[in-house]
Amino acid sequence: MSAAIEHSIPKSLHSFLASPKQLLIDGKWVDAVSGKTFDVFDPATDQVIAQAAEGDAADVDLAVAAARRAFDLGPWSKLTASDRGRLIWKIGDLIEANADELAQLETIDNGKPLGVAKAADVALAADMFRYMAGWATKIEGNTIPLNVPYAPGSQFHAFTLKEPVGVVGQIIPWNFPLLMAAWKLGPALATGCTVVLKPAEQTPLSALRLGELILEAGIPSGVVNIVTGFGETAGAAIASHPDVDKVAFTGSTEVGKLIINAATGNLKKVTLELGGKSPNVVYDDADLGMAIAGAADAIFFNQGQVCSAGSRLFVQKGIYDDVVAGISEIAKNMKVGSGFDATTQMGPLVSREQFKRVTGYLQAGIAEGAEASAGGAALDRPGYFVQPTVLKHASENMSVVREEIFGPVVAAMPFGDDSELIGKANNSSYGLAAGIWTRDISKAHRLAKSVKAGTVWINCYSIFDAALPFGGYKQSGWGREMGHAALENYLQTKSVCVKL
Ligand code: TXE
Repeated sequence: MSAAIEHSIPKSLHSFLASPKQLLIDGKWVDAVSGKTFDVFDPATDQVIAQAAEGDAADVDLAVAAARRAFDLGPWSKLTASDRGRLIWKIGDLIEANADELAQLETIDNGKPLGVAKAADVALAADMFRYMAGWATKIEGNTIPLNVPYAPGSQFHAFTLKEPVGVVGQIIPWNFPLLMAAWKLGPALATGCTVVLKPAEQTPLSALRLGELILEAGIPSGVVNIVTGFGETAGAAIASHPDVDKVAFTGSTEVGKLIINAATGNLKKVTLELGGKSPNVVYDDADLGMAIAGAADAIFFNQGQVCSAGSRLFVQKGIYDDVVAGISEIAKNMKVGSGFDATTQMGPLVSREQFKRVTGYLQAGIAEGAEASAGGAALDRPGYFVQPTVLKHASENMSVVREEIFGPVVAAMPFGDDSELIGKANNSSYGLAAGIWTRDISKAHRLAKSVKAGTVWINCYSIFDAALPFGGYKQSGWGREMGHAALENYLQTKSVCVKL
């Protein structure tokens, strides 16, 4: 194996990494009841960089009890919406004030390039809290005119109240560790819920730093509890806990189905943001320079570990070879390396497990008849690095076209006309996102209506904003995150009827 890449951890992180990483329960940092810890790895070197407390069912019980007290007795439920909003806004300010450190934690823990972590993950996380802070004061019911046929002549004053759903369990993945915490916590806090958050075991660090900032912002004890640990233990305990009113999950479709089953005990509300296999469509009238660069970014951004990645590339026949050649050229020239190197465009995958999964798909794709016009293998160095890969001669029945790879691997397929395209684009159990590249805006709008996906990007890709709802059709999930749509996940509607 060749030598390791140049990779030095910023000195400023040393003391944070060296200190014990505990659980946040009822406003205090505590060890797991079992006393157990687990190793946290640097994906660029495969070295252990920290130890985190391994929470399980016993810790989840304590965290849920704290969240229940903070919800039922207050102070969270007793604060005015305005005070709640002010505290949530402060979390956004503190994220911004600590942006460098948070970005470094994302890079060391997840592997992503530092510049991306700062400009995307950290900036979007701060924005999410601020956006949701504004909603805290704008959660309103309606007044409703009644006409009750069996109460002629009676008058009623009827209205709805919007109330927080209660104690919420939130289980998040490792691809955008801080941002996924923000997507989940923002609407829960804005609506007045209290939370038990479980970060992914691969990437617990930035959520723990966020926990410190949440306390610094003045969020009362018990409102946000953070339990690090594994999915099968801590995660499953949250999903099945009888005193959790709702569970919000982002991760694999497979585990999403387990969450639904676990939640049936007390019929807790469930929202899910799951996998994807999103079609990205390039028509022959597109601005090809823009489309090629955009299609490369749609799959290689975040090492391809994006649920909405443009992983199925459909290119109109006449330009198929040119587009595949263009993206392959970008892939071959990408600088893959340490996220701390300012010239790096793509970092390592997040974990050894993910590395095995992605390289397994590369082998399967080639065995099934696809051809790598760029990449196609792991990089011969320590750490979890794979080459950005373009697979041509892909077809609909191949595993690399049907299944989510969650790595920097795009499968390219030609299409003739719209009817062929729509059938192929919608031939997936997923329905998270789609991309369309064309100069014909009517054609773009027609396709946007026909494609079964929760988000459609036209002449752009991976554009996320706290105000823009995001979520899946079909097996890509239930419910929407971001935008005011996200608030509904955390609210109950109560009808009140008064006889006058
Ligand atoms: O996901 P898991 P993994 C997809 C992607 C990836 C695959 C596997 O295709 O290759 O999933 O990744 C917690 N009860 N996505 O194995 O297991 C777990 O601890 C409760 C898409 O990492 O779904 C973590 O916090 N919780 C995706 C979270 O679920 C459980 C992002 C996600 O882990 C649990 C990540 C259980 N039984 C992966 N088992 C997206 N939609 O963005 C695990 N967890």
